[in-house]
Amino acid sequence: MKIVDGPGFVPGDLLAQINSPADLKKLSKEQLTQVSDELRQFIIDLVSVKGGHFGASLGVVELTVALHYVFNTPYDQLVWDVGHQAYGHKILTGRRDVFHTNRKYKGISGFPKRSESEYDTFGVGHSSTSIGAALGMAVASKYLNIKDKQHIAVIGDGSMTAGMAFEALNHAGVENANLLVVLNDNCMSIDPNVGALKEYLTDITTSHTYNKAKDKVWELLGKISKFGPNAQEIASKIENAVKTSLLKQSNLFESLKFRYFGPIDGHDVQRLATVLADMKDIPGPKILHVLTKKGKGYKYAEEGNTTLWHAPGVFNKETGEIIKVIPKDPQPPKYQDVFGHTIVELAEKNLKIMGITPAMPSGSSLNIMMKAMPDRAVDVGIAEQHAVTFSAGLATQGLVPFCNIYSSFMQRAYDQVVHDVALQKLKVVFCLDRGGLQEQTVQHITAHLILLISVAFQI
Ligand SMILES: Cc1ncc(C[n+]2csc(CCOP(=O)(O)OP(=O)(O)O)c2C)c(N)n1
Repeated sequence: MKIVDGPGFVPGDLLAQINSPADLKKLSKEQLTQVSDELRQFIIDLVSVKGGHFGASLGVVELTVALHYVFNTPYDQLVWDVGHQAYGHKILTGRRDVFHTNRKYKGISGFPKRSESEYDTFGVGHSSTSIGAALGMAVASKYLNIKDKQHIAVIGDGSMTAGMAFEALNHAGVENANLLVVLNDNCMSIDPNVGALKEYLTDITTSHTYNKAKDKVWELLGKISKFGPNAQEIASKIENAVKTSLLKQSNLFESLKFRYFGPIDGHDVQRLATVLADMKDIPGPKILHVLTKKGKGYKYAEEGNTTLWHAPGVFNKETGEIIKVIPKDPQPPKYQDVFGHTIVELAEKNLKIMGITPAMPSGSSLNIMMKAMPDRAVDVGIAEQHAVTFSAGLATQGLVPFCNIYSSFMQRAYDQVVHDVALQKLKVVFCLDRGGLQEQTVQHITAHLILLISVAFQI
């Protein structure tokens, strides 16, 4: 990759020496805390001036450091979900000095990209693909009789709400391939996460009895495991018995034949490194539930509106003031704002109107209706396909769903638009936003054509 001259962003002493994960591995476990602090500061320095995604990358700083410290990347396959949280990963994997070109023309991509680096094992942007992709890699290794390769998917609690993630979990449970899923649980999607899974994860996290007993069991198991393979087997049996009796709910993942570990503090980098190293030797599908805070380590993001700090644009890092770019000429109102206010206006007149968003209440401004009419506007999670079919179901009962989906994410739900809505001539109003002129223009145009056809069918 061509190194572009840095514009004066100075990394800390340890970070300055890390040009690849091999350099990170030279450090002691104790030094990982300092590296994490320096990495976090570097991200703050850069994003405050250059813009980009912010809160998610800050939240996984320690996890990123621990993963690259413990695993043998890029031989071991590390797959990020969505990829908006992979800034630390990019900086540690040889892109520190070009990171100021992030998301710029001819610069590096804001998301992992296979053609950009061998460390970017899978191209991302749309959510909930990591488990399926990492499972594919793990099954390939099994088939090719490669035994020493690790396959790790890092997925957020928001992305875990999608059907694709569940489809992959369901499949993984019977493959017995070497797969580690790291569930990065910060209770947030872009907006607060929603759904029963979120409540379930909170239950696990807050169960004091479970957590206290679990820590004791882990401590004991660590000691037993050192006595060889037989002892490991006994340890595993004890662990399963204790976990099952302690918390029946933990069986959600275990009933899918994953071994569940956690929850653990995702900001304790040394403990993370120890746990990940221990988990390397456990065969088959396993899940590590890690608790993190979006925006961790930057006061204004931690204490302020987490949604706003997801991708704040440029800001003054000293005061936390987000700098609004005021265009010279007056601009037309944004589509999302027109939508947000209009749907409320229409819904006041027509009691059959309902609003649906898949995980974008702020981005679509459906949050205006969610506040004004909470029983008539719903966030269904990162689940575009479900959003469309759910809307179709509402329509069968005579309601009038307004289903708002970003144009790009609607690609996920073409089949549902055709099969569940159009062919049945159901009246669903699709409100598509963010269809701009970019690389995927052709796909967007196709999407809009399909929607036009669906509207035609309804007439
Ligand atoms: C299919 C799809 N729908 C919507 C989005 C928009 N989106 C980007 S990040 C995000 C939230 C992801 O939440 P989570 O996985 O918990 O990660 P966090 O940001 O909390 O780290 C959403 C909804 C997307 N990237 N892909």
